[in-house]
Amino acid sequence: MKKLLVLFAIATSFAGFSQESAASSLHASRYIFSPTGFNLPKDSIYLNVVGPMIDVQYAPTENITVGIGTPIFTAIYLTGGYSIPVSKNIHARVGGLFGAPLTGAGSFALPYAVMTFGTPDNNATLGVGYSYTSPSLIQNTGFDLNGVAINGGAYKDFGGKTGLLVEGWYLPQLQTALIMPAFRIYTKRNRRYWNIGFIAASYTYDEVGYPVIGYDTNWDGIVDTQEPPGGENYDTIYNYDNPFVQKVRNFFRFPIFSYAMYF
Ligand SMILES: [Ca+2]
Repeated sequence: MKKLLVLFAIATSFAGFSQESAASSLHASRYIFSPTGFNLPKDSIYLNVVGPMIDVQYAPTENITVGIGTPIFTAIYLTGGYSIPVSKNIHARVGGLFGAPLTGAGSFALPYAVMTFGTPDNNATLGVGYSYTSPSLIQNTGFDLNGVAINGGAYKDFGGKTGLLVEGWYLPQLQTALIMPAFRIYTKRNRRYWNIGFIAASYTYDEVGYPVIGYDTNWDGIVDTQEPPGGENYDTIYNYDNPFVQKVRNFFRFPIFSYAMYF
């Protein structure tokens, strides 16, 4: 009898899982960092770890997701989102993130709107947000992230508990673009989601430059020629009284992973 009960329990649990829609849909509300138009299923709660950021997300209703998080315990932020099913294959979400550092003054915010086209297993998203950092936070940290943030993403589920996703961001004011391609693997009866990939970024920063006055070829500190001499045996004389700011572009790439655990 006991064995039969166990068999019955196993059979019903398999049947229960097979009745669900595609397994990946539980985590369809998010790519890596960026949300999609799909709401988290009602009453779901998950812990999400994205690089140094940890947050908990919860859906009290079919349309609302709320969350709380921290980037390596330097700040705390609250999130909220409201999903709007536009049509069978179009879902929109408006929401925001609002936070403050744990020490020091200032605040930051990221109101956004995204629209997702497709199904939880096969979709693409376009979104726009506005990144706000308060003047005191800029003063504290040196980071000025004020400006429009455009994001996009796509997910393709392969079945067999794997999928492929890509998430991208563009920050026009900072002339910065990020792209994050990743594999998604889900385990533990589809309640653990691993995104494993890399982040590549092209970004600019301001650097102070000085106009070249000329070239000193005999090392007496006096300009001898305006033409760059060949070789290395000369000194470049700059006009330090007239600095100018130039945009310098740089590039980086490193591995990224995120992990979501549903309770
Ligand atoms: Ca000289």
